[in-house]
Amino acid sequence: MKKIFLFFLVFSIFSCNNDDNEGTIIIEDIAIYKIVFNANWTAQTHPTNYPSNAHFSWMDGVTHNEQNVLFAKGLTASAGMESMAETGATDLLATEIDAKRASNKALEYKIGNVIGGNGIDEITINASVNYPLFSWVSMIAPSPDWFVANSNIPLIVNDAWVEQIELDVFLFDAGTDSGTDFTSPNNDTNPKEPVFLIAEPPLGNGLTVNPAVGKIIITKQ
Ligand SMILES: [Ca+2]
Repeated sequence: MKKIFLFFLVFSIFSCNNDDNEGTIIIEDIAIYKIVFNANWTAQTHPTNYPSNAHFSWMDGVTHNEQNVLFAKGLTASAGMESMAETGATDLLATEIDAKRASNKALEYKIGNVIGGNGIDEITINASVNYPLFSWVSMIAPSPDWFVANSNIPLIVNDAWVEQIELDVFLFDAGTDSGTDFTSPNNDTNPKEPVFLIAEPPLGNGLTVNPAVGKIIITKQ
């Protein structure tokens, strides 16, 4: 608590001098979080066209300070997000996050495992006073370009590290493939459309996706 207060005090002082970046690195207070993805996508919960090999690709989690470091609803997806959402591959996204880390917008990036539609996966990740936000994504597979995510989750609230948060995951269309069903053939969307929340079948009911296809549970270690 004291360190956090000092950070903001020092940051405020240095913020008065626009040419000085020292304020962002003087004090750093680390917290470790376990991130559990508890998936809930089964033939019972979401029966429409449920695919035989339903799974989630490797979860990609990142701690950061810039908003929307992975993607933003209403904006077109990066090449790394397109690759992740269409194939599950994490390599290009990792390269993009490395660039964010190099420019002090992200702290750490962790990759989990492939799990079944009702599987459980977890990663452990560091956050810091300078990087107090968490975001993650994972492809819903098979699918044209659909992915689950939670973005910009604050790990510091009221000047204290959050002990535990449990959230329903959101389900997005990356806007990069125009397929309409889980096993639709590749149909590249060119130009890309903005990322949007999925509401339509097979996963949605026309308004939203209910129940959510899983929960994310974030616990301070
Ligand atoms: Ca595409």
